[in-house]
Amino acid sequence: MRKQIAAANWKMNLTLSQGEQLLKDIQSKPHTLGANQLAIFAVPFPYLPMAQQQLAGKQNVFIAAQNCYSKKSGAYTGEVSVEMLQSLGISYVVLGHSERREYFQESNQFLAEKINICLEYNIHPIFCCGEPLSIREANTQNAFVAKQLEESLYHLSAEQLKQVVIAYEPIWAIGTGKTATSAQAQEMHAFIREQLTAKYGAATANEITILYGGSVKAANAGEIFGQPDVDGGLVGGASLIADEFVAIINALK
Ligand code: G2H
Repeated sequence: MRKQIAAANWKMNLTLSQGEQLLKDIQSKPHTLGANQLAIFAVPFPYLPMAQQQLAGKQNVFIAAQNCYSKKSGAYTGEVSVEMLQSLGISYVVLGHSERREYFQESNQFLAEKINICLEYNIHPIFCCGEPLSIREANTQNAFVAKQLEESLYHLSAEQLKQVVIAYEPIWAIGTGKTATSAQAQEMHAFIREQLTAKYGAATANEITILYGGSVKAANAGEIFGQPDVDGGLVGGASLIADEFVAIINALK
């Protein structure tokens, strides 16, 4: 069975002490993670060691970075390498979030390089894709997302692809309070899985975890996660509230 994942994306929020308190609060509230269920916390770079310390020894709980650079090391002031993340024991990295694509001009090709280096260091990329509102309104979202997948992922072998988590995040639903309907989410997730099936075969495609992201909250997580091709969520705003995120973990199937 595919892994089901509740991934918190804190983005550029919280102070160190607020982040620490949030992790304590989450742990103090009743939640269970089954054998195929993971909770992942994508925290700002400076909080990675704190989060690791807070969650040390927790079964099926992982810490993620929100970005990394595409080069191994060198004169890239301000950047963070995958080797650095690996040396901290980090095992997941969010890549290609629409905010990085929009504000930092990250292209599909650049993301392919980042994916390659993550896999070289045995770090799982959480690869984000998704269309802006104009593309959705023109009803060309399938072609748009297919191109993102093709240009960033299709150079990978099936074994490499299995290390990747895909997160579909329609940009028009991010932080806007406007969620895609569960039917819209299912439709795109099924399309993504079809594309992966065409390229890699059904056995591989059925192993890939595909998360939905965009205004997921406790109130809608159950219905969205209940869709057959939705394997959990990448959660921004609601992951900053302990009760909300715990309920989202508990909504995993
Ligand atoms: C989408 C999501 C998390 P939010 O960016 O990646 O954020 O849940 O606030 O829409």
